[in-house]
Amino acid sequence: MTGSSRPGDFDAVRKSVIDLLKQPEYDDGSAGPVLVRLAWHSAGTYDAETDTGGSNGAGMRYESEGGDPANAGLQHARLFLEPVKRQHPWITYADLWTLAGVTAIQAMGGPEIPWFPGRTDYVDDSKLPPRGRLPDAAQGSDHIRHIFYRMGFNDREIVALSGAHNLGRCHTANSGFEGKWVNNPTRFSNQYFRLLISEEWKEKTLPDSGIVQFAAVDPITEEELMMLPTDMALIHDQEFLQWVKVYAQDKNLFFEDFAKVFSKLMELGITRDAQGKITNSDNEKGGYIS
Ligand code: CCH
Repeated sequence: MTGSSRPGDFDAVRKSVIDLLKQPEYDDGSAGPVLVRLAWHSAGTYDAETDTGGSNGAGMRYESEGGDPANAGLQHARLFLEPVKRQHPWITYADLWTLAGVTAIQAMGGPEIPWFPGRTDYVDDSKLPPRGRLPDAAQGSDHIRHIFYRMGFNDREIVALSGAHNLGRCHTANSGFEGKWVNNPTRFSNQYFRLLISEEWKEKTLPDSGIVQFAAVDPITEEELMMLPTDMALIHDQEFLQWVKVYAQDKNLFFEDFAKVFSKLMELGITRDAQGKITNSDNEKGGYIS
């Protein structure tokens, strides 16, 4: 592992994150996908109307948010990052989780995502997000819109963000769903969109739990791949479908859109001055030590 760093040296933190990505004993051999999910769930609680939730504060360290069943499995991601926090103790958890997400995406072949520091680990109890703000994979397009419009995203942005399901897998123990979306789940690409429209996805009921997901056999590897009901909603809804088709055909546009929208996700609930300094009132109570 690389050495310690001076406060504010985010490149040193990025290097430490890259060093820990390879995890031969874990899932598909990489910590990358679960780090991306940690970054997304840390931010995806945001509600624009009440200006609550979001990545600032790293509230998932505490039971009320960390113990939300929607966050099951993310303890692995937080544990992977503990040695990085020990090595660079000046960085806040809120910055570390979001920086680890964007670093992992790029290291897995994805786009460079603009990322800005300065989040605090101060949690204002009155601003803690209630449970139930993250999406429920068993639902359809109305639910997806309800969740993502609440954060301030439009249909094109929703589809672009969903392209993160190129990465990683579902685990029975975490969500009840099982399997991966693409045959190379540690390589960022637009394969998820291509498979959504090219394969014939058949409903599949998991025998032990009765949970319903969708299955198809990968034409190249002959492995079984999966889609969640919410993934299928992207091809059953005409507004979403047009963007699925665009991203399936144009990887560069997908990468460009994904970089913008993931960056926006990481910034939800954060206000900055012209110099980029966070101006949220709670930030007085503890940003990184410079
Ligand atoms: Fe997701 N996602 N996600 N997802 N997700 C799961 C896994 C990952 C939904 C449900 C699930 C986004 C949107 C949605 C990742 C990134 C993003 C799992 C399996 C479920 C269920 C969890 C398990 O069992 O471990 C639903 C529903 C939505 C929207 O409607 C968005 C947006 C992003 C990021 C931009 C990543 C990465 C994973 C893989 C995690 C891993 O551990 O491999």
